Parts: sequence; structure tokens; C-alpha cells
Amino acid sequence: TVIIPPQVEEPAPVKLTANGGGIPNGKLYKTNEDYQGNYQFAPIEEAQVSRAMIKRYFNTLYERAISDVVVIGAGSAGLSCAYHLSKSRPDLKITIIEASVAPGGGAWLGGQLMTPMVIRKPAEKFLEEIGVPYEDEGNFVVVKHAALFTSTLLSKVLAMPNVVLMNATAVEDLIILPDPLNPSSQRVAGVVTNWTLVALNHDTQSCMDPNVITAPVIISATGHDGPMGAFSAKRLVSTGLVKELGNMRCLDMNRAEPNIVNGTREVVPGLIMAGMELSEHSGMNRMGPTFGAMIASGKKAAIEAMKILDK
Ligand code: AHZ
Repeated sequence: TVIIPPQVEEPAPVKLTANGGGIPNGKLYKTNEDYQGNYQFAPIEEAQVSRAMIKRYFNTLYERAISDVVVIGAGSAGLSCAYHLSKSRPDLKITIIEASVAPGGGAWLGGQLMTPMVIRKPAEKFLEEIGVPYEDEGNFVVVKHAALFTSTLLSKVLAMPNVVLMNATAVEDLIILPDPLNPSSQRVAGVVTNWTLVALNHDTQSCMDPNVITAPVIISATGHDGPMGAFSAKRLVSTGLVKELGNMRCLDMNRAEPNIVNGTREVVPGLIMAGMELSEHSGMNRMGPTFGAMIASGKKAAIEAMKILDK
């Protein structure tokens, strides 16, 4: 077969037009990857850049207003959960909501403002699965830089076709409805979101209405208490669904890690809690800078989500 190359034209002069259509779409212009002083880009109009982003972003918001699973928080627990869930169930629409601009939560550092990351066995199996090298110290392993873990996991999660990540977006409330299966009880049925910069300004501006995403399963992994952390745990208390917070207990690595993993569960109908948010909800110890429990809690949350969806 003879392949006829597309016709390539000299770059068009970029001119401003009222309708933003000065450079026809689909027409190929000459480019030149020359680092000796003649590097030439295909031309573009500023409005084309905006439209390329806007139409995808708002189509995503429109499409994901109804999701199968919402993961709140893209820290190490939330990302591990999204990885296992999206891999096991490519049919699910999984939407991750992250309040910060940068997804990854606290795991960009290994802890104590230091970069190496400690992971206790047997959670090192997950490192092998995603291809993160480590040094074996016997009962635990060390990744040379926590950012290697976070960036690798993030890249795997974002490459999943069924995962969407909305960062710079905060969950500012939960949707709680009578449970259709059991009308005398209530069920978490979705989340209320807003751009984080808006969510932080409700005290200064009135009526900046939020969006909603409904889903049969919500997984909350918002970390321990902080400016936004432990979000769902605190909201469940203020709605009366949970009597009081258990509050995070002091550091004890050997108690904390198995308790967090084994305690990962559906804490109220429709809402699974994972990672360090659980320590605030259920009164568990913190583990400090060891990350195996976040990895395994994320996986357990994914398993629990599949059980609910399969009912
Ligand atoms: O930005 C938060 C972070 O990325 C995000 N988040 C919090 N509230 C949110 C909200 N809407 C959307 N309302 C929100 N996103 O949730 C993420 C939580 O990540 P994290 O790294 O803080 O929590 P984790 O449970 O995944 O990992 C905890 C790591 C810790 S803390 C700890 C200790 O203190 O002893 N030890 C470990 C391993």
C-alpha cells in the first residue's frame, strides 16, 4: 500500500478573528524541530486553547455528575484504592475529587520532612505490582524517594480509561437520602463539590452554588484532621449519622497499621472510609511515616466497594 502523506502547508499568519476561527481546524501546517535557531510550531489561536480545555473539562463534569464510585482525596490511600478498583472493574466510572492542586496528599515526602519512604511487609508487593524499586531491609522496605512512589501510582491511575481526577476541587458536603432499600435509615448517595478556591471563600461571597456527583458508593480518604482533612468523618457527626469522633490516638506503628487496614469498611450505608481519616472516625493510633497501611487500606476499600456494587 502506498501511504499518501497529508498535505502540509507553511504556518498561517496568526490573526485575531471575532469567532476564533482564524486558523482552520484539521489543516496541517509545517513544523520544524530544529534547535539551531529555526524551531517552528504549528500555529494556534488563543481561543482554540481555551476551547480545547473547556469542552473536555465541562463534558467530564456533565458525564461524571452520575458516577459509579467517588473517591474523596487523592492521597496514598485514595490513589491505591482507585488503582485496585479501576483495574478490577474497568466498567466502573470512578471519579476522584482532590481539594489540592497537586494530587498525592502527604506522600510526596516519606514523612518527617524526609524523602525516603518506608513500607512494612507485606505491602511491598504493591510496589512490585506497579514497578517501584526498593531496598529490602528485612521486615520493611525503603523506596529511595517517596515522589517515585506517588508519581508512579498517579501515572498508573490516570492512565486508566475509567478514572477521572478533578483536582483543585473540594468536597464540601455529602448527599444523604433515605435508603431506598431500607427507608427508615439514611444512605450517603453522593457528594457536593466546588472549586477549592470557591469552597474557601464562602465566608466572603454569598451563594456560590456547588455541583453534585451522585454514586452508589462513596469512598472517603481525606486524611487526618487538618484544614480540610477528615472531612466526611466530621460531616457525619454534624449530620447526626455518627454520634461523635473517635479522634486520632498517639503514635504506635504496630497498633496503628493493622487497625487502619482491618478497620477499613462501610462506616455508614453508602460511605466507605479509608486511610488516616479512619483514625479520626474510629479513634485509632497514628503510625507516623510508614505507608503500608495506606496501600492496604486503599485495596481493602476497593474490595468493600465491589461487594456493595455486587449486592
Ligand atoms: O488534599 C487532601 C489530600 O490530598 C484531600 N482532601 C482532604 N479533604 C478533602 C475534601 N475534598 C477533596 N474535602 C480532600 N479532597 O485528601 C487527601 C488526603 O491525603 P493524605 O495523604 O493526607 O491522607 P492518607 O490517609 O491517604 O495518607 C495519610 C498518610 C499518613 S498521615 C500519618 C500520621 O500522621 O501518622 N501517617 C501516614 C502514613
